[in-house]
Amino acid sequence: MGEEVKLLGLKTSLYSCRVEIALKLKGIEYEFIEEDLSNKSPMLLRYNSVHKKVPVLVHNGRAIAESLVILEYIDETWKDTPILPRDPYDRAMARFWVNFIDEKGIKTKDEEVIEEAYGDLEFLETELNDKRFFGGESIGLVDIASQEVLLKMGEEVKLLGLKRSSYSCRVEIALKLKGIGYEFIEEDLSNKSPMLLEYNSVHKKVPVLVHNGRAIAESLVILEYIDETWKDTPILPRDPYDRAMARFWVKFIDEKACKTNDEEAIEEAYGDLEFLETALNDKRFFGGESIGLVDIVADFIGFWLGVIQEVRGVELLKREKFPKLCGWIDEFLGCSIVKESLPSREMLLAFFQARFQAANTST
Ligand SMILES: N[C@@H](CCC(=O)N[C@@H](CS)C(=O)NCC(=O)O)C(=O)O
Repeated sequence: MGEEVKLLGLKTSLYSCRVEIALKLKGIEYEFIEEDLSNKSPMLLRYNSVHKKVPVLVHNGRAIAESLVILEYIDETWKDTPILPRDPYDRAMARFWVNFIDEKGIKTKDEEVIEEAYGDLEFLETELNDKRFFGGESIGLVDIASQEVLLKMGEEVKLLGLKRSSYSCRVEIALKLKGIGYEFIEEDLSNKSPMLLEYNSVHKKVPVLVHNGRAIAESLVILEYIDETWKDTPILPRDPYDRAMARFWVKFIDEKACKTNDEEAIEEAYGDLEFLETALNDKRFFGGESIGLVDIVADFIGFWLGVIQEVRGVELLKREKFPKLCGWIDEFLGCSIVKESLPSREMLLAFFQARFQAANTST
């Protein structure tokens, strides 16, 4: 009656899941609005202008952000089936463990803190004692906050990569788009790790994705694996013909456009970019309204090419000549997931400058 509850969330997000569990426990009806993190809705940007993150609960037009804040709000607003105990001391204890899990447990994906995480899990083991749930006989706030620790323990995603590599970056964009937590392991190509040599013994190249101990190499193979494993926020269209078209352009970009860093192929690359200009047509992204497989694979054109042009002092991608591609680059670089995944421009500039100088002095 006069109650309007909306949840801006992401099905793959553990934070968003916390709120869903609490609303369901309380029997509150709500409308779930799936966000596309590559193209955040004006509603999300307005309602959580500070963090621009999901989840955001909108109750009768008023927005609340941050999952733990939302959980407390839900418990105070709908008092049936409480998730926090009554007693102030017990409430304080529950909040203590919730903060502990939020600050610590979540870091189980980070290699350096895996040892530390082990100790943290031991604390949780002790706190559980002989109770059925952290909350006692029924699920409480601590249990709701902990589901992510348990889920993460079941899912181990590692990426052997290289920050300056556009191939490796493709995989990071896809994982971030899907909201998958992963551990990034930077490889030193002058001294490849035994893990890389074992996991990609055929090519000995990054990126390699290691999912629950099984390794997958080759960026395009990895991207398809990610899309088939984590189905939310698809990066390939559903329709077989549209999928074929996307794969056609992916292959084209992988074989042709990435060669624009090769001096001799620069003329040829010009013609290839013209094909892409036509393929974009009037779409915002190659994938349509949101980023898809073709856009991800074209990250080289979106970011690396600009840096290489600057180092070489050539301008291949002139706005007058390629207005659509240049517009696409603006959209691509404006996307927050892409921004978070790209290496620093200064680092890339320094790398290509050094490479360019070394090539010039040796000739
Ligand atoms: N076709 C591969 C290309 C990957 C690739 O070329 N990776 C480079 C880094 S940008 C690499 O690991 N090079 C190591 C080497 O060549 O020894 C893919 O799509 O993953």
